[in-house]
Amino acid sequence: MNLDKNKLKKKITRCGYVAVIGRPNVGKSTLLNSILGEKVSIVTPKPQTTRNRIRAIHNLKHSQIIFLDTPGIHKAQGKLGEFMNDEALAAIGDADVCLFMIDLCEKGRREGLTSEERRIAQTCGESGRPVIAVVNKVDAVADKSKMLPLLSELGHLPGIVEIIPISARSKDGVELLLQQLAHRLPEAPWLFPEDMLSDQAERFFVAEMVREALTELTREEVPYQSAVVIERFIESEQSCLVEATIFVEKESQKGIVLGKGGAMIKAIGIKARKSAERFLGVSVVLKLHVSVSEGWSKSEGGLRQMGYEK
Ligand SMILES: Nc1nc2c(ncn2[C@@H]2O[C@H](COP(=O)(O)OP(=O)(O)OP(=O)(O)O)[C@@H](O)[C@H]2O)c(=O)[nH]1
Ligand SMILES: [Mg+2]
Repeated sequence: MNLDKNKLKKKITRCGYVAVIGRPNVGKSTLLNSILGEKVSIVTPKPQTTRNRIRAIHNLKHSQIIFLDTPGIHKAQGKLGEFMNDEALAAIGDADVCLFMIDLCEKGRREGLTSEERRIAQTCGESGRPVIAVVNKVDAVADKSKMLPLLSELGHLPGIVEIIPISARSKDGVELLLQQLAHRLPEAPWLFPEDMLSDQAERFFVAEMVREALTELTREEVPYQSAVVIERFIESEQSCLVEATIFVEKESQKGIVLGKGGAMIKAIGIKARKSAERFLGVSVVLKLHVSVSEGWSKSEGGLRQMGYEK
């Protein structure tokens, strides 16, 4: 019998979860979008954009990396803030590898890590997972010597197995990061089919796109006290009809979201529809309503109403 040994040799595949952890606004969601080449996680210049764990799947030749994007860990105010921090911490528990992200542009960077960052690094380290420290936004800093105290401090922290400077925006260092992540995943068969981007439903992403547009176009407390609930989602081959309600906490906020003569809600709708069309690849009809749910972000019941459930 003529056996081809190479053909019989089983291909080793790797598969596992990577929790992307850090303070708000450091660029966690930007990194995932940049790796996947698709907008799977909304991004705004404002902190606390991401509110729950978002699963995004990226395949290399032999490895499947399931990323968990998480809310930035912050000093929580109210039930929503607590929920967000819990989501981030739970992701560490679910992960095989922890990606701890820091923003190089953070104020006082010459002194190294901030106390909040140190606490997050400690939590990641104590989880027992290998921690890859990622210093993001290197594109925005001309004087790279700013990084030195930070790199030296990171190098002495327990659990950190690698430090990689990157730019999520320009993709500098991202390839190296992917190789390092893949190499630390357990040997296992792939959990998801090759062409799958996420196991979350399309309607979730569309709700997020409405929230992204709203966060970008409104100010002060409005983005933080708004939530989007999809009421209807009807898909056909060429189009998608979506009806959604934006919930705010007060009548005055409803007025802001509607805008003068409905101008604001119209602008939010146009922006969100364009994002949804890019994502779904079909034309989208988006109908938006605004409703008040008094103090929803401060109660368990309010969070459940908006779909923020563990
Ligand atoms: N210059 C520069 N800006 C970046 C980079 N990555 C992200 N940003 C910007 O940083 C801001 C925050 O990005 P996000 O991806 O929303 O940050 P996040 O960590 O997911 O934030 P939260 O969801 O609030 O925790 C946005 O304005 C991004 O465009 C980068 O590599 N370089
Ligand atoms: Mg985010």
